[in-house]
Amino acid sequence: MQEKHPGEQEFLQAVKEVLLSVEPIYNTHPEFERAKIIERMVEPDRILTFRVTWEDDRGELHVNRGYRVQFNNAIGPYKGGIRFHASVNLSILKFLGFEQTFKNALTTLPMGGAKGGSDFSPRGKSEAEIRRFCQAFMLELWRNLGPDQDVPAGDIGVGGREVGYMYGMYKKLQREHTGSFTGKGLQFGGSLLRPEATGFGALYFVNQMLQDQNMDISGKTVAISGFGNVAWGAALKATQMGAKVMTISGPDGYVFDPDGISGEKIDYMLELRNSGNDIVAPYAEVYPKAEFHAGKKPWECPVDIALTCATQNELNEQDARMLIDNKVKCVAEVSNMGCTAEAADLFIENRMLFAPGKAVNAGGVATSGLEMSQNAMHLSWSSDEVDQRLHHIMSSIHEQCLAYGKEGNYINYVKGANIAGFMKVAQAMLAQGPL
Ligand code: 2IT
Repeated sequence: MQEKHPGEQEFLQAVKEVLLSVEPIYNTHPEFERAKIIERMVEPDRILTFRVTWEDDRGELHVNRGYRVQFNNAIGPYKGGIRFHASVNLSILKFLGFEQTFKNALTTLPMGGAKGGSDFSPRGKSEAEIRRFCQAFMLELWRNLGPDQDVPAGDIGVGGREVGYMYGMYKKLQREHTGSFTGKGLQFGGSLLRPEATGFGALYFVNQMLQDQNMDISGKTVAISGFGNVAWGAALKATQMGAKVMTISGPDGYVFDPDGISGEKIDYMLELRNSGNDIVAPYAEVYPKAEFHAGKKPWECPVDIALTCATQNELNEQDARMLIDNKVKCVAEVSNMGCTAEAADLFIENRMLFAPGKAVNAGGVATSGLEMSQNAMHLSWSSDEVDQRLHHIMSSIHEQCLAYGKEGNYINYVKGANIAGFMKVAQAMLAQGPL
């Protein structure tokens, strides 16, 4: 693995976690071994990289690199988000595409795994610059997309606005108004509840984890990291369920609000995000009772529930130790691979209630799948209908984790999610022959 993917730390980390989980079951299936399922699964179907040239507001040209990793389409068309962030590289997109494959399998819907993006940083860019970048990016990628081929969506740095610009360009070039993107605006084929879905789904999942241990989410304190779309949806649903959200965070530090982050403060998160500055410090100026801790992460706060909602590897071993010492009751990755391998191992060794991103945050892509269904049928469902389906999907994912993750009284959600996702993809690959 290491030699074939040199230096790709995040990708190797994601693969190692899955392989360790599935090893025992893999060994009881010689037909998987004969079909070289693992070797095929860790190699993306194809990787597209391309130059993106765009012009800033002063007329200066810039060159960024665009990517699409079409990882695996054994169970459905390629599906997964697009990330615009300065940190984007092939290792990160391969890890995300790999994770997406198993996550999408868990959703019960027919979607393969993919991920794309660019090292373009939206930070401090004007609206017009963002638009020109999105259009330039699509000018290259459009040929590889289609409702039954590859269907992108948003991720870090890509929200409704960016999807609108990319989809507009796609439609112009393809001359078809088909559902080749999800996370679209409600006026042109988007699904109700898609913006909320990742956070809402995560809280439905966390609620089930707690209920399974005879705990109630109401009255619990919650630490949330990040302040983007995922953190927003999580804060909204946690508050609705009667929990108290104590923190949000950005690259500049975290905010602790002793009164809880609810109501208009959650709306204010959107304003902060829309400023394009990628900082949370202004929250403490608008709400003076809140404390801003520069350069720190929210995991030092004593809370009942910790939710990573920002990015990969944002909670490390030391953070995990602090949370355990502070008697955290439940930790859930809402960001993809939010915890380092050491942090995740520590939670599992300590028999903590801990669940991985590919289960917890699958409500986002699941609702993208529901958007695809609505587009294919040329109709739109009410938000109640979408919410009911999302509920159903999240409990089905929880059940799949239980089916494969029970270790005596302990539920190893990492193992459960990895095996359940793997088995579905492996069986689909086996059935379709050695391609
Ligand atoms: O990580 C993810 O699951 C997403 N960014 C959403 C992908 C999607 O296609 O909705």
